[in-house]
Amino acid sequence: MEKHMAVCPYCGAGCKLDLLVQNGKVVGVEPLNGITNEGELCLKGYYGFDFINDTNILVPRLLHPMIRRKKGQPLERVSWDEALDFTAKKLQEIIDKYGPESVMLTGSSRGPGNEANFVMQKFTRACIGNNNIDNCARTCHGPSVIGLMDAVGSGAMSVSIPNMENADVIMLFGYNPSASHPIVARRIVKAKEKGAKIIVCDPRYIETARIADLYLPLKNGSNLAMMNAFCNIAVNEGLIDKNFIDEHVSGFDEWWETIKNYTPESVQDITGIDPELARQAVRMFATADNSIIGWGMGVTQQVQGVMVVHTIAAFACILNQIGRDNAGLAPVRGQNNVQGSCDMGMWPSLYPGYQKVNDPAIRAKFAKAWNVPEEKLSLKEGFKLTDLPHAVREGKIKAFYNFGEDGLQTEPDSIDMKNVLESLEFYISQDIFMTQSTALADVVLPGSSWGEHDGVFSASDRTFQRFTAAVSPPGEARHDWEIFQDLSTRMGYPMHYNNTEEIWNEVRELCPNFYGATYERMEGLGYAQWPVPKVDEPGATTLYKGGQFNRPDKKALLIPHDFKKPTEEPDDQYPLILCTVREVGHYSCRSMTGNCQALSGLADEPGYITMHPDDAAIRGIQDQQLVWAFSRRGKVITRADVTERCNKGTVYMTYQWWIGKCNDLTMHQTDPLSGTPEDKFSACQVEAIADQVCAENHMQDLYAKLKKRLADEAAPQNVALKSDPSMVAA
Ligand SMILES: Nc1nc2c(c(=O)[nH]1)N[C@H]1C(S)=C(S)[C@@H](COP(=O)(O)OP(=O)(O)OC[C@H]3O[C@@H](n4cnc5c(=O)[nH]c(N)nc54)[C@H](O)[C@@H]3O)O[C@H]1N2
Ligand SMILES: Nc1nc2c(c(=O)[nH]1)N[C@H]1C(S)=C(S)[C@@H](COP(=O)(O)OP(=O)(O)OC[C@H]3O[C@@H](n4cnc5c(=O)[nH]c(N)nc54)[C@H](O)[C@@H]3O)O[C@H]1N2
Ligand code: SF4
Ligand SMILES: [Mo]
Repeated sequence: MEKHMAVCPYCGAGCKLDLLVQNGKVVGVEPLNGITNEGELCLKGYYGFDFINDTNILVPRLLHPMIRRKKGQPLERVSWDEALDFTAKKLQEIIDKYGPESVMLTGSSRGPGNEANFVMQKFTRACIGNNNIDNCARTCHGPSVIGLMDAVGSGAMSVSIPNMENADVIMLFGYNPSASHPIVARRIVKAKEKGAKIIVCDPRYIETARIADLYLPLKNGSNLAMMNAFCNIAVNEGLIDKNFIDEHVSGFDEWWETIKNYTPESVQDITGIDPELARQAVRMFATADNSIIGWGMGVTQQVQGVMVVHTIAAFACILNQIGRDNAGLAPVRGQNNVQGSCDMGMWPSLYPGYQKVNDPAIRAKFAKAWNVPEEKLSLKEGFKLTDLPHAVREGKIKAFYNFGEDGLQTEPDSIDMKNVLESLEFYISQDIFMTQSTALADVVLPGSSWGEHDGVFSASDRTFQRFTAAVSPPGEARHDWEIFQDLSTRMGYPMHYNNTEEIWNEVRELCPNFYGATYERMEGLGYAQWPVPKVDEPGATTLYKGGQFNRPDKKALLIPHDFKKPTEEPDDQYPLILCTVREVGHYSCRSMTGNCQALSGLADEPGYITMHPDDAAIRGIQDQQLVWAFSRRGKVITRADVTERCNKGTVYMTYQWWIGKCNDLTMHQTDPLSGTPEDKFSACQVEAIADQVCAENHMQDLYAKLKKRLADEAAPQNVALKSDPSMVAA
């Protein structure tokens, strides 16, 4: 049996593993002793590989390029040459007619790796000539990237995953690692075993709450009031480090003018938290030698996302709980390579390596390296992914190139999103599966999958690690970076990389903080954690050592904000709060986990809506029954999961389900500072269904029809090309 080293393609924990290959097929996985996982994997690491083999459990893999010659016509299999010529011609026509700004692209934070994303953003900037490139971090930790860059200078975790287990206190604020990053959750359990205290601030009684020393069930949407109160307590109880603030922090006095008003008593109605419990939590966090605060989507997917991130950073800084190996900030990035997408400049205001697009000196550097006139590289920040709906409606965006995302499943208000994608003049989708988003495209380009290509991923804690190909791509699927470079060459900006190492070396040359991360150094179990400016020096496990922040004056900045309510509050018609979260066995749009035998057997459509027994009882709903869930945007069938662990008045759905699709109900409202959707808070209602047998049949029927529709969309790829009868169906 052959073994090929890889890094898990699901969450950002960065677990290393070997893919086991027999007769050219991936047949299993073995854990490796990687820096973040130390020989452990979660269920997705062990059982999440067989989607590669085109199991067809949920949807078929993409094997051949297809185009839709005219809107409304079926997809048609064509050769790569024809697909790329067609795409280049259409894109060029749109650029000629409406200007380069009319094209938007999005990168992939999943299987492809850093190199493919780098080539796509280079194509966007140097060939098309705009900064309209983004990635799913927009819907995710975008507020952490933006908020932390404002406050402390770098948008990433300041501590590393392994060091989390050596903290004395870990506070989890709107982050549920046991479902989202099980191997990070293991570190928290180990920290507890070593004597650490755990504080959980989450409206739901999450798994980690069971081992918590303090559990604060704050109300949904109250984060800013809670965080302001934490800061207020820290100052009023004299827990802050005045010397550290004097030397390393600026803006304290102005900041306090706002924060002084937020006693825990004054916000108790908003947070629902007993002031004494809040005081205990702050004392525990402040007085420990080393405390880490971890946060996730409970913070960022709210309209106050960036403001809460500013305040979390302020909390750590005034207490001097930052800049040491076991003390600091842990916004644990979600997707396996979402840190990498941001590292690679899949961001409308940043080049690779967090270099600003509006800085003329940076532009000059990139123009020289890429051999384009400076005017070709736009100084203007591009559109954000969540600008797509309004920018399409306003006629500003005419063409959209979707690379490895499934917006129709994962963006809010998906019924509206479908209209948006359908009203584009030209829409390209490059994926490995026939997803719902891909089924609408005018051009379908089959990329190679994780397990079929080489590259580098960036784990959540800034750790670069290599992964390698175990098998060849099926059919005519090609490496994503090759597709971009062929298209770019056709559109008059030639690129000729021979392998991913050549691309990576260009990244290193252009990004001083990544220079030391050579392929050689990342051989086998090797890794490099950025900033790593030199080849012969270790990277940084910890940011801001000695209170040296990455801002121009080297000081952290305190930025105050008043509390702001969520946008759509419950009312008589929609009396429940809808909060959308994750479950451990399935992943994001589910195209990968849904095509894995073991994982798809664990849970299937229509997923669940979790609710408190009292909310179920007054609606006559029994546990496990099918129910209707509806909001101002849509109505879906789902299954009740009735549990005391859920807070009263709020229901929770995971965004993995295509029939029980929570994004048919969510709202396209975003944090104005980041453009991140308010996926954690909207109003909804749930209704019992009297005839369960009929409901089960209806649900199964919907599911069968959806799978058939997607299989039918993909079917033309199996028709042999007329021009080449020897190329028979794969
Ligand atoms: N199995 C699996 N793992 C995944 C993913 C997946 O799809 N499946 N997705 C990955 C991705 S993309 C990401 S970004 C990460 C995300 O990982 P997490 O950040 O853990 O994501 P969520 O479960 O959405 O939300 C975290 C918690 O926020 C809480 N919360 C909701 N509203 C509030 C609030 O107002 N205040 C506070 N304090 N808490 C609140 C929720 O109850 C929930 O427990 O997970 C990654 N890991
Ligand atoms: N309601 C609600 N919605 C949410 C969230 C929520 O909490 N609530 N969370 C949001 C968050 S945090 C995130 S990060 C987003 C994630 O949203 P997406 O990024 O849209 O979700 P993924 O499932 O990761 O999409 C990855 C796509 O890439 C494809 N793919 C995988 N590997 C490769 C490859 O190597 N090459 C190519 N070409 N394609 C590949 C997969 O088949 C899949 O279609 O969802 C967001 N949506
Ligand atoms: S914790 Fe995340 S990276 Fe590790 S095996 Fe599980 S899904 Fe993969
Ligand atoms: Mo995410």
